[in-house]
Formats: sequence, C-alpha cells, structure tokens
Amino acid sequence: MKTRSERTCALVVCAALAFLFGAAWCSDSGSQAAAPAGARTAPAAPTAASKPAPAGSKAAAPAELTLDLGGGVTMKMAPIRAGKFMMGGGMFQREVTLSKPFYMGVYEVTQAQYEAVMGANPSRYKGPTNPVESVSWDEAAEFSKKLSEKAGRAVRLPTEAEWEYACRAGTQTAFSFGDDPLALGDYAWHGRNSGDTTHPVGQKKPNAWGLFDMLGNVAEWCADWKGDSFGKGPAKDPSGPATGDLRVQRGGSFFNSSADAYRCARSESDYPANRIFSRGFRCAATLP
Ligand SMILES: [Ca+2]
Repeated sequence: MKTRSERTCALVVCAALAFLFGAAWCSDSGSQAAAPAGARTAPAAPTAASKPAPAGSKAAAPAELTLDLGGGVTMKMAPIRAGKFMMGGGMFQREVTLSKPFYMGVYEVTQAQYEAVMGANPSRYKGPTNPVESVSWDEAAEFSKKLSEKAGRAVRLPTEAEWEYACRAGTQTAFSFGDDPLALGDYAWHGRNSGDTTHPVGQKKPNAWGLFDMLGNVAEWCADWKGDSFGKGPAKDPSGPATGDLRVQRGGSFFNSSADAYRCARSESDYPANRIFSRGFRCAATLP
C-alpha cells in the first residue's frame, strides 16, 4: 500500500509539474506571438484575414490585389503590413522599420506575364508558368514601368529590405521555415532537387505570408544599388545607396549547391546589364 501511495503521490506531483510547465510554455508562446521583431516565432501573416494590425499600426489590412496584364494573363499580389524586423544576420544585422504597407508578388514573374507586357521571352528554360530569367535589372525595371502604366498603379521592384521582410514572414531563423536545411526541398527548387532547370512557379510550399519561391527557383533582382550601409544601425524604409555599380539580388536559385545560398539574410549582387539563366524577379506595388 505504501508503495502504491508513493506512486500516487509521484504521479500527482508529475501531473502538477506538467501542468505548470505546460502553462509556462503556453504563456511563453503567447508572449512570443506578440513579441517585437527578433522573436523566433512567426507572427500572424499580414493578410486581410489575419488578426488586427499590431499596436502602433493604424493601417487597415489591404485586400489581395490581382493585376490585369491583358490577354487573360493576371498577376496576384499579397498585401504586406508595415512593421519592424531584424534584417540580415550575424554581425550584419540591423533593426529595420517599414513604415508603409505594400504589395508583394505572390510568385516570381512568369514568362507569360513577361511576354504579355514586354512582347518577348528571353528565357532559356521555356514554359509559360516558369519564371522569366535571363533578364537584366534594367529590363526588370522596364517591365515594372510598363506594367505600372498598364495597371494604373505604381508597380516596381521591391527594395532589399522589403524583400527580406516578406521572405522572413515574421521569422528570425536562417530560412523562412526554420533552421534545418533538410527542409529546404519542401519550400525551394535548389541545386540538389531542380534537375538544373527552373520549374513552374508555386509548386513548393509558400512561406507563412503566402509567398512562393522566395527561396530558390530563380534568384530575384531587388531595387537597391549594392552598398556598404547594410548592417549599420536602425533604419526606416531603407532603399540602398543613391548610386552604385551593382544591383542587389536575393533568394538563391535552382542552380546553387550550398544551403547557405538560400538564407533569408543572404545578399548578392551583379551588374544591372547582366543576364543570367538563374535570375529573374518579382514585383512589389505601392498602395495608392
Ligand atoms: Ca526565387
């Protein structure tokens, strides 16, 4: 009897401890969800269906946007709320505030979209729903300008800060889905699963904010000139240096062999006139 009693006591104590730890974990999880930028847990996706805007943000959640490119071709854009996040990684990390909500392309710009606007398709790996590649930065900017005229709103390349903010989707981990490179294949076409070609957009899992192929498939041009300001102190709506020689590209491509190429913080660059088969772009749009 004594032994059974002791066991009963032990079970009661264990249950109590489990409850307390469980409550503490839940409480901690709850505070992480509302934590400021830098928390490792993803906050709610900034969509019209998500929770109310965080404290301090007076902007209402905009609706998803579909642009008409003509000929039955459209482009979907996801609303991204204003917010703060830690941009970059390691020694090169800074707090960045994006003070205005914006739209981000749900997918990389496809060849059908590019052709509808530019009347040409320079891609090496042909397919109407594959991302356009072999486009220079200048051509990506020209596409955005022409689409702006067509759509009647300001379509542009995302700034590097906007790109990383949208890629992280509230996370502060190496990748938008965590730190485990073994999970990369669920979210990205990369050098070890792509068969050395691009793939139709939107086949892999999206990030927490509903954006596809931010990592892999084609690397993506950003608006910024490459500069040395990356990582220096807090910044509000950074858009890179005023001039430069190189333009930023982000996200890695189907052609990279190292997982390091797909880190959210990884920043690369190239000359704006250069065209390579592993790089394309996606558009952002300013709210009216
Ligand atoms: Ca990509």
